[in-house]
Amino acid sequence: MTISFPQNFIWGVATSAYQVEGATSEDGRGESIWDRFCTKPGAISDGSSGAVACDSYHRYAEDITIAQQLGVKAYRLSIAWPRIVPQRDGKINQAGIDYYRRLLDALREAGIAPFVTLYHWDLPQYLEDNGGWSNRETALCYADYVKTMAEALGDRIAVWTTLNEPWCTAYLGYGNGIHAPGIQDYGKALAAVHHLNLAHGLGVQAIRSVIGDTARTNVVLNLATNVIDEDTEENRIAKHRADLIANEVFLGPMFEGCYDSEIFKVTENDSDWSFIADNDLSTIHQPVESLGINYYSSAHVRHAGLSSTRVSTRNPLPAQDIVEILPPTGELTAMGWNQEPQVLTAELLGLSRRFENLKLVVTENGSAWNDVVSADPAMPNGKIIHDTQRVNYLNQHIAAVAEAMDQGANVTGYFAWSLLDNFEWSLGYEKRFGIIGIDYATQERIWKDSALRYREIIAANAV
Ligand code: IFM
Repeated sequence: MTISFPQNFIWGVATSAYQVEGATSEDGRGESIWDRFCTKPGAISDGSSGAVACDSYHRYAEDITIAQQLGVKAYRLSIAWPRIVPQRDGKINQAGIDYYRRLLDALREAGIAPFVTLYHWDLPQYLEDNGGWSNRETALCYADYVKTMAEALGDRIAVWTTLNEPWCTAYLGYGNGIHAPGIQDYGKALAAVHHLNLAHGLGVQAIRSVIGDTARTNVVLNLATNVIDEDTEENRIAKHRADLIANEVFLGPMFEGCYDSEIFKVTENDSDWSFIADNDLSTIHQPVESLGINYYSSAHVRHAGLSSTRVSTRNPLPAQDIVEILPPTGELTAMGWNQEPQVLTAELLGLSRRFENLKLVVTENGSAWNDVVSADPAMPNGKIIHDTQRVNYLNQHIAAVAEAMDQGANVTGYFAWSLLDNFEWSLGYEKRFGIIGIDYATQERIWKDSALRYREIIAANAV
């Protein structure tokens, strides 16, 4: 069966600065928390860092050519804050701005719309030295940085994303510490949640103050898609708790202007939330054009029993101790994640019903597999990667988006994660999400079957 998409549906690919750029000490870039974190023994499973990554800082023209060959209408990238405001003195680094001008100009020439994320986890280290996201001051510095970007690049950016996955920044960065800056302090994680929310609101205000009310803004969330298999009262309580801590802490303030009071109650052992100042919630609750959704897999949860301690990578707060995440089933990706496209359909439908006039964009979706390079004289560099599993994942998830739209979900675009294999944070280069492969020894870009399939889907505007 073939399902068509609307003519104006946005097909895109996504990357982020620290994961692809490299050149971490070039042209006046300052240190980020990930540069520092990568030097910590054991922090990154293969001992690597983003110092070179895909070298896209130098090879962006080649990457844009590939994006053009894929036929995408949009490219989602992020700006490295430490390239723009490298030092504590707050001076703007013109070379950093110039780099992004060149990149955005190249996209414009290629006819590709830039969807630009202003914060995809690479906080300047000097801000972390002052408490990072656990300090309110960071949200204020973020607003200054965003205003600078709007003034410098306002005419070149199609859609502005304030934050990528604040869940990861707060809970993995400050809760269980598996991401930079590697802090394990639940109170700080909750303070980070609030200051990220505040940064989002201040960021939207800063963009609108420069560009006007027509500025196209959004935020990208990786909402937990918790599923219960047995519909019991206890399991519903567990799912509700997991949803509160992972999702409602962001959706409530950003889209409804309030925190559910139950959040304060279930986290009272870790924080009194006294970091919320008067008027913060009205600052956070700003009009945005869309909500970006990153979806990879679901989590099957059940009630763990009150005496258990079930704090895990995906449930990093003690307040989630009644939630047990069940082992994933079915064919798992190289990340150990399940594949449940129908949960993406349900997520999109649920959000569209809850936020009636809000557009949704699938800003990341993809899968990691253990790829093998084969010879193919017909391909540009004589090589190809036959990644059947990634092709299947792509087909099924795009079909799931179509299904959600068919049932009424207001979805306006889909971005494959990722254009390129890249630095997968604490898992280094071992996990490959690209639809284009990277040979890190030579920096060769190698096409995969998934890229060829994505090109077909885009050309047909159908799956
Ligand atoms: O690589 C990450 C990306 O930076 C944020 N979303 C999830 C991806 C895969 O783990």
